[in-house]
Amino acid sequence: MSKSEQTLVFIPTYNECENVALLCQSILNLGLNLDILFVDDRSPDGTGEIIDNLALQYPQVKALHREGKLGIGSAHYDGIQWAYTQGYRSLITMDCDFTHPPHYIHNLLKIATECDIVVGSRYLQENSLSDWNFFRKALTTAAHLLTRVCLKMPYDATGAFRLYRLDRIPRHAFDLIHSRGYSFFFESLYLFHFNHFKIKEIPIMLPARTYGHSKMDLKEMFKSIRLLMETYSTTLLNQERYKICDPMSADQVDASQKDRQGWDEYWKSRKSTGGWVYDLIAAFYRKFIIKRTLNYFVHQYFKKNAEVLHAGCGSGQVDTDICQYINITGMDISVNALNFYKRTNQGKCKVLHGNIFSIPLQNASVDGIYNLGVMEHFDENEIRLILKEFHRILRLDGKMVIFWPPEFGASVIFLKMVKWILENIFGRKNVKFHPDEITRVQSKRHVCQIFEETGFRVVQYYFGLRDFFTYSVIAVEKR
Ligand SMILES: Nc1nc2c(ncn2[C@@H]2O[C@H](COP(=O)(O)OP(=O)(O)O)[C@@H](O)[C@H]2O)c(=O)[nH]1
Ligand SMILES: [Mg+2]
Repeated sequence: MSKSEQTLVFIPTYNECENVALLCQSILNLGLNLDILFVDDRSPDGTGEIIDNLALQYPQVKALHREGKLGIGSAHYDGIQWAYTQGYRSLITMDCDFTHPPHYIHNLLKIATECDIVVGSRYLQENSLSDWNFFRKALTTAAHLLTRVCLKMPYDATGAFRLYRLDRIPRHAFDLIHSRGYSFFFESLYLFHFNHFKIKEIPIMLPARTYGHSKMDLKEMFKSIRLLMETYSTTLLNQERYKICDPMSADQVDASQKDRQGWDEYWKSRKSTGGWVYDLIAAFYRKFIIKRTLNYFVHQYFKKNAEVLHAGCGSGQVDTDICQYINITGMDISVNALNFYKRTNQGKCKVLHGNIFSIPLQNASVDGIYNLGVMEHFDENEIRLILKEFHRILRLDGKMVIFWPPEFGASVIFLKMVKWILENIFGRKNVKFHPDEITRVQSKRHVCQIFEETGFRVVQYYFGLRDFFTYSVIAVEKR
């Protein structure tokens, strides 16, 4: 049977020396032609050697070793990546402690023909947890309740006994999961639920562990609660983060372009530089304040269906309204930003990987250009070069709207304050929310002069209440 028709069973192990050989044997005894992958994190109790011996004994068994205890979610992530690389059609994931009885694998496989993900559920049947102590029952029930209420998922979202149809789930989807601990389970299920994958459940009875002890501890519990809060707030304000969309293909990426300012790091889908609270505030700001201001200026200066370049597009969260009005091409130097942009705008805008100093577009080929928070990251000489490049690709009488923060803009002052508080009160070192801002607007005269010198006529300079004094908005026309 070729790998593309086969199922892999993945089992993470940490100190499971009493269980691992028995479990391996009982899975092989099912006679289902399954391969088994163990991922061990250097268990001090010698589990690693046992799985190596199993791998020598049975060709269907593989053993991977990692350098230390990196977390259960991280082990699942690595197991999933390995399964994709090997080309398996389906992946079953389960714990090593017999709390996921192997005989349920029959049911998982049966239901998998009808859906993308099968989840073993402890809540479809009375007394599924009858062997468990009060504390574990309470913990599991609370977690279930929280994921139901906050993430609005009906499933048993915190268990690891699952089947994924890898042939129906794109590999890159798993890169959108931030958690590497126990919260991996509800976060991954939320991701698939949110993206309308077909999820089915089978009832399971969960016996208690007989050997060894659980690795779920208070620290892991608090981490999970934090990630639940993070996921919940992201679902309210920054859902784009969880939208699955094909990433930029190799022929869309210009490999010769180097991102020297660190934007790829800033737009990474896992863990941003400023943390999730910064991401949330930034998303709130973009969506509710900046987007509305941009909508206003775009309608004022660009005609319906105009071809417009968003030069330095970032996540594109501000483009979600105007993409109905103008034809946008989002350009960025960061491939991560463009992937985020694609997720946000789901095919409604074109994307272009390029450098703002040599834009891969022909002379006089666009009706308009705009950007927000881009110019301040360059020095004045570079800004002149950028404006000349904009001048080149813009049609005669084409318009441009530039959002450029002034030295005393609201967001500049706010971030300076937060940085001061984090560094001086919380003792954090070198807090940095985004790549450096080198050239902020000093005065209206200061920027108007730069535009006039590079071949533009300033039509409007705005700094005001519309965006709560965040940006100087400069609208210009090609002379
Ligand atoms: N590789 C690896 N496996 C882990 C880690 N933490 C837990 N496991 C394994 O994940 C499975 C579930 O862990 P367990 O302690 O039973 O968690 P519980 O079921 O929530 O009590 C078991 O097979 C553990 O050996 C880890 O950090 N790395
Ligand atoms: Mg367990």
